[in-house]
Amino acid sequence: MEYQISSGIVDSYFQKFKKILNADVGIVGGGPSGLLAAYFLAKAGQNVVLFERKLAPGGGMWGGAMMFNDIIIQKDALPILDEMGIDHTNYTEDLYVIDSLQVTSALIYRASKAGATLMNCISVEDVVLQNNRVSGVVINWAPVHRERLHVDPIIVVSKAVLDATGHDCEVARILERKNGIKLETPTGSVVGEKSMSVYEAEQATIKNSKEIYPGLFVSGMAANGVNGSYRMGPIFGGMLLSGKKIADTITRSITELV
Ligand code: 48F
Repeated sequence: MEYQISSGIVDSYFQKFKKILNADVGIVGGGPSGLLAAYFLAKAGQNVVLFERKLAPGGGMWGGAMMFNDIIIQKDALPILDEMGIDHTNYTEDLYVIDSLQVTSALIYRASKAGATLMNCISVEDVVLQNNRVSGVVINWAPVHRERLHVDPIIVVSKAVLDATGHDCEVARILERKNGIKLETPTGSVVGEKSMSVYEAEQATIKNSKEIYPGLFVSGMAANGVNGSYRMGPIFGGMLLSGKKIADTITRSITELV
């Protein structure tokens, strides 16, 4: 029994790991936009892997607003909530309140059930850059980074990479810093996020969700961060719609590659 417990876990984990070493899409960050992108990409039949450095994916959604565990969603995002089976309560004509724990756990569950491979406790520390195209990610155990251990990483190749790392836009910053390349942003670099302006930020998140370098796409707060747009706080419609839009964009782009 003891042996079977261990060998079952090891066999299953390495089968899962092997499947994503050559993925269609590598998503960095398990916040709402990354999880939604994972769900829609998996639904579209892509071999998609999402890397999250924390124990639990979910990013900034678990904590609601200042740890009040409810969040706000706009009417536009209701079809996504309904598809995921998430409860919502109408608050004003356009705004709905949802339980942050229910929505976060539902997004994780639905992404996984749709066929996305979710890998937690793993940090992306670099990208693969071949012929001026981002072609994968370089990963290591998150505790290796935390302990500053000198351990070489593992490489995962993919046709597309999504930076869904939130406010820090980590992948875009790494690509720019290490390679001195020009990004598809207003300045050609990571512009950095502006202060709070909810309406503008929500519109911008969706518009900014796009390919910013061949093979590298951005969503959620990373999309606003790289493009110099505003933050929006505990309203999440833009995040969900951003995840859906970028999944469609990536699927189209991958199809054109073939
Ligand atoms: O920040 P986060 O929730 O991303 P998002 O999808 O959503 C933003 C909102 O939560 C909120 C907001 C909305 O109103 O403003 O902030 O843009 O999740 C980003 C996730 O990426 C992980 C990080 O731990 C978090 O869970 N992450 C960041 N860098 C890396 C990473 C990395 N290098 N490797 C792996 N995971």
